[in-house]
Amino acid sequence: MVTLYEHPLSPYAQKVKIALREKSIAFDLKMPDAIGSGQSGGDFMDANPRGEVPALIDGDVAIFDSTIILEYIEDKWPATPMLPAAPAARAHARMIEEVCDTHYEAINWGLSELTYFRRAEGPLGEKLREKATDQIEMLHDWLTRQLGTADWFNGASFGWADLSVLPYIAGSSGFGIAPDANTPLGKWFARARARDSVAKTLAEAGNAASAMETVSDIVKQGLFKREYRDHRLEWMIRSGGIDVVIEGLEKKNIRFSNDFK
Ligand SMILES: N[C@@H](CCC(=O)N[C@@H](CS)C(=O)NCC(=O)O)C(=O)O
Repeated sequence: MVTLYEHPLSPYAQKVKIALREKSIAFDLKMPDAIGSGQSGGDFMDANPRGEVPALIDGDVAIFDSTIILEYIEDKWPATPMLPAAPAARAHARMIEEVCDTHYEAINWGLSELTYFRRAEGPLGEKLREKATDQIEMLHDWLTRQLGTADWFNGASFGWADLSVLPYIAGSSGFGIAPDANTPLGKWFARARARDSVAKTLAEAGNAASAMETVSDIVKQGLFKREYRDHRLEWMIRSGGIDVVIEGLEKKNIRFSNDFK
């Protein structure tokens, strides 16, 4: 039986769950203890020394990083392929995934720092939110060009590119920044949400969102150190939030990537 370490709000875990559900592969879900605090341990840390979800366990095989997990799933269970057949279309799907996992994710992460973790209130918070809104609208324009006149980012059918975009569009929609329903991207979003794999995965995220109401207090008590890694740290600094980083360092409630051990 496949076990997936996850958090329902993690876009990276959502990609993997959608792929497993599209391929009808049975799996168990596990949420690592102390996920998000930098204090996780046990089997989870053995599976992913980065201390990040998702991590997939398949018998004695343990895999981390969502893209590598998706490739393992595609290799091991090739029926209902998620990747398109043509080399150019495969590269296109992977480029879309890369852009969403880095540029788009960092902006949604920034919005969660503002909304759930209350990192910057008042004028600085407003300025960072405006930046995020502009950046997401630009990404929606780019994604609309990638979609073109097709029904799916993958082309004629739902696949790798679509499950790579969906968690981020859904994530920013949760912050009130959604594509207009009458636009090609809005119509794609409605089509995608009608799929069982997507509806189930977003329902799990919705159930988890309510638990986020209390997390800012846990951060203030220093019990939770938010991970300010690579694209996320860059987003906060380049969007004008250097003071958020400095305050986080002073209050010891942010952290960077783990040492590898
Ligand atoms: N590149 C990784 C990124 C995974 C990642 O950043 N996961 C976040 C959740 S969205 C995490 O577990 N962070 C650890 C933490 O916040 O403690 C992937 O694609 O799987």
